[in-house]
Amino acid sequence: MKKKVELTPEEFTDIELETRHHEAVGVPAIASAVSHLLKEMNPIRASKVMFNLNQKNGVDCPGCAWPDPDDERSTLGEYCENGAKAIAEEATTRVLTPDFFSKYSISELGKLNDFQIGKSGRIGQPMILNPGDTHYSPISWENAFQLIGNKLKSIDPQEAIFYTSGRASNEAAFLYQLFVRLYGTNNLPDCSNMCHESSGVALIETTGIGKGSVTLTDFYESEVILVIGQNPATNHPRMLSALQKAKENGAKIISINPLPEAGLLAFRNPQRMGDLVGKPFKITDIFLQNKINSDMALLQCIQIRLMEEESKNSGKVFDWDFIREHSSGFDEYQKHIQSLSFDELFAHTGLDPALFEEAVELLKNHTKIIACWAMGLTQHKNAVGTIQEVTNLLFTKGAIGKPGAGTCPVRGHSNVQGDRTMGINEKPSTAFLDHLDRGMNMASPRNHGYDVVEAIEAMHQHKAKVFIALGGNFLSATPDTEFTAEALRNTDLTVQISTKLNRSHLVHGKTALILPCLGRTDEDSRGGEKQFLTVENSMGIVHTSTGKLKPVSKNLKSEPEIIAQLAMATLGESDQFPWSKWISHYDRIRELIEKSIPGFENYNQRVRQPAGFYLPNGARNRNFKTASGKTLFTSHTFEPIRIQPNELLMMTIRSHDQFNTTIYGMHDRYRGIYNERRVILMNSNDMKKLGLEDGQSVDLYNHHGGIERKAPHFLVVPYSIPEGSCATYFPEANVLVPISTTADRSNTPTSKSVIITIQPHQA
Ligand SMILES: Nc1nc2c(c(=O)[nH]1)N[C@H]1C(S)=C(S)[C@@H](COP(=O)(O)OP(=O)(O)OC[C@H]3O[C@@H](n4cnc5c(=O)[nH]c(N)nc54)[C@H](O)[C@@H]3O)O[C@H]1N2
Ligand SMILES: Nc1nc2c(c(=O)[nH]1)N[C@H]1C(S)=C(S)[C@@H](COP(=O)(O)OP(=O)(O)OC[C@H]3O[C@@H](n4cnc5c(=O)[nH]c(N)nc54)[C@H](O)[C@@H]3O)O[C@H]1N2
Ligand SMILES: [Mo]
Repeated sequence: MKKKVELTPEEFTDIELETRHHEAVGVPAIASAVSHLLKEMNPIRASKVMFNLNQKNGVDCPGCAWPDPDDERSTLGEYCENGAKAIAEEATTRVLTPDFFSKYSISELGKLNDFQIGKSGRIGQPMILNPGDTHYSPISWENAFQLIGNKLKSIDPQEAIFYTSGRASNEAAFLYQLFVRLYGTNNLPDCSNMCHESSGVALIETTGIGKGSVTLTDFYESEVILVIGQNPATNHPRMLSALQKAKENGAKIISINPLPEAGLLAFRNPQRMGDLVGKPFKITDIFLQNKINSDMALLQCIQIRLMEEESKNSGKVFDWDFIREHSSGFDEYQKHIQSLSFDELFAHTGLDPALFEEAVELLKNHTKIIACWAMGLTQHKNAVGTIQEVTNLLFTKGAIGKPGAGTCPVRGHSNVQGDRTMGINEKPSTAFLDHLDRGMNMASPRNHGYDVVEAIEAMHQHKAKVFIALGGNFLSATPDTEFTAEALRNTDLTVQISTKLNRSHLVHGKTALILPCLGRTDEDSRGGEKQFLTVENSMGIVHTSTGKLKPVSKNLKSEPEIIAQLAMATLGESDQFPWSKWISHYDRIRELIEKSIPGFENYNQRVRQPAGFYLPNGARNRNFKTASGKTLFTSHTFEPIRIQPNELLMMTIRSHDQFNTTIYGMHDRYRGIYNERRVILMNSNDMKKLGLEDGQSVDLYNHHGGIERKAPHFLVVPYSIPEGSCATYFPEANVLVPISTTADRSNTPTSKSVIITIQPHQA
């Protein structure tokens, strides 16, 4: 049978296992970073990027969105192993020339695994795949823009989809949404739809802002920090330094996770010599190893217990001043919680009652509480409700809008939050569009556009004909890989604005284009003047990022320029919309942002301050921008996912050596798994029950909606994970995530609760 290029090859890569780690970072992390950098570039270029990373006036790390400390930054950049890997991946000096594309056909490229595809290098010039072609061939920028402009002009704007990944700068994102809305659609799906959309939906309703409320300083003042469904040692390593400092100031940390993630347990700070030897620093005080998707039940159990304690010690547990002055809906919520059965709910969590009580005790006795969470909460059917149980907990404790307390959804991509602020949103608020229309003197389309899942369905049904991606890897990041591949193949034209090759370049519309762009680390000059771009981190600080490296090819364009050229080819230029003037200096784009988006007053001036500036955040000051001006308590009913005896609930997670679909390496060091990604982590009792052996090769299935989805050839690895739960890596397992199971209200694919069955591998 012909191999499908949309699927990762099923060959094994020679697994090696060791016991899982009980601590993160330390010397092995430094060694790993250096080795990744030196594989991609010479030592001079490597040290240039490392000394610039997350420095004031340096380059913002293209990895995660964790903020940099306002003051003391280490001279070696804000060091982080995975930041170094992200930089190595982008700043590589390997470059793909037309020879590469004439040598490898699409189907040959499909045989490479994602690690090999990524390692091939940076794309060096625009490429086209004409209908029926087997190989990409070069095309001039001019012809590429003309082809896209002509196609867009020939269709209804609702038939075009404009995806964004979360690395685009504020300037690129603003121009992109401006172009798309002037063209006539809100079809602006983005990676957020698969990521923190559930957080945004939950928070805007209960706190009046779709972002978190805390700053880094709050961490240092807090008494209790909850880390729920998040793996910081791998995905936000610099967060560990903040947790360390918080603990040194007396905070206690409760981690809630089906896996005993190494960095949650203990940490050796690479910036402190003393930490590298001797005992590692203990991070977690109470580790609650709950079953997948039991968090709502767990949070409700906590509230039942706190309510009991409050009725015994009136005024000692809850913050009645906050509840009275700053919240609404408490009475109804209280009645709801009192109607629930503790025992029934607790049984779903799989937790040890004594440990649970210790957590309750901590929460009972403290009020400066921060709740952090990431994909372990957002990618479930009940994600929005679960996150609102988090806010319920904070509200009863008055733990928001005061020092040391609040919400902290930890963002993924380095500028995913900024992209949203700039209007990358398929369902923009009326207020946003009103401001934009006033600022730009235009009339935005008002009907909602497609989110990621709706975009896939629209392409599948031939309702959408053009797919344009500003970064990302749509095919591999989205659910139901084979369905999504069919959807993309149904289109007339796919356009990928990319730095590096990925599987989305191999699964395409009738015609496909690759437009290679500058990355974060690349130097960008306009009219002889060096430019910087701006980004917003997870805590709402807007700051600059300046690329300093010589681009690997002269044939790359910056994202703002590519977008402006697309706009000119589609809409033309006028005095009102002078695209070429706007990209002559990025200050011009920031002037447009200042005119159109509240919070960006004196943008060009304020962003030049060394650490940037904070955007307004009502929740931070108890100025809740909800309809009532108060926070909102909400009531939810926990509906457990019912699984049959032969089924397991699977989460798809990240290894230590990847950034989403970009595979930096084949290891998952902290979990003790080396040189293999096709693994399924299982509880040994489940293995016994299903008659499976350590190291056995198996096939994984999902049958949602009566459709068989199969991920062949995975190795069984016994692991510390609750019974009934199991884990695989994203994107290898995305083929199993049904497109038709999404989170209520946020429509986020349920990548952390996939029902699967397992069979011994059949060749
Ligand atoms: N190096 C690196 N950094 C990254 C990324 C990367 O891929 N690599 N990706 C970036 C992006 S876009 C994002 S969104 C973030 C992702 O950051 P994370 O959300 O930390 O990433 P995941 O690997 O998806 O891990 C989710 C964690 O949730 C746990 N979990 C899964 N299901 C449940 C559940 O039902 N309940 C609870 N309590 N926990 C659960 C898993 O065991 C795991 O520890 O990281 C960002 N930073
Ligand atoms: N099963 C499962 N699926 C998931 C998840 C999960 O946990 N489980 N997580 C989801 C989450 S949280 C997210 S955020 C999405 C991520 O979805 P995406 O953001 O679409 O995917 P990435 O893998 O981050 O995109 C990587 C590609 O972006 C391009 N790129 C990198 N840097 C730049 C740049 O500066 N400019 C441009 N133009 N292109 C660039 C490169 O070509 C690279 O191959 O995946 C989601 N999918
Ligand atoms: Mo994400």
